Amino acid sequence: MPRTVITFGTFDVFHVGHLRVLERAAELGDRLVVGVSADALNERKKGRAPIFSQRERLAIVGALKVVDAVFVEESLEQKRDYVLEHGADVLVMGDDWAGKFDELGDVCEVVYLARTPAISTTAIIEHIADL
Ligand code: C2G
Repeated sequence: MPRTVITFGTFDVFHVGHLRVLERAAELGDRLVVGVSADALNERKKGRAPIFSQRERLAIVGALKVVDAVFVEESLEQKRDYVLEHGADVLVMGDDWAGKFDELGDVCEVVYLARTPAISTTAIIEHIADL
């Protein structure tokens, strides 16, 4: 049976930190499925729309060599449903979420990966705004 890995994120203003986490997630199995957060989820969570629309973010993430499938993540609370629906064996999250999804350990392995230092969407937006 192929081992399916699932991960989630906004992946707005796609950068190398995003690429690295997806590459490392893919190495943990045979197939990588990515939940890309909906525009509405971002607006609820961060109080602003992402720079790139969910359609654009899905297209970018879905085009990567290490990604086998993408879907829209409508709500943070539906992780268990998404894991079961996609038959995921491993849930990967960045360590900014460390401990937050341990309760899913009964349906899949839960792995938190270290973030790539010194790069973030917010820092890129601020840098460009200051030019
Ligand atoms: N990431 C990373 N290194 C960075 C920046 C981000 O490893 N320097 C990782 C994050 O830890 C995450 C992924 O890239 O695993 C996507 O990051 P975000 O787009 O910031 O995702 P976020 O808004 O935290 O996800 O269910 C989660 C939601 O979809 C929200």
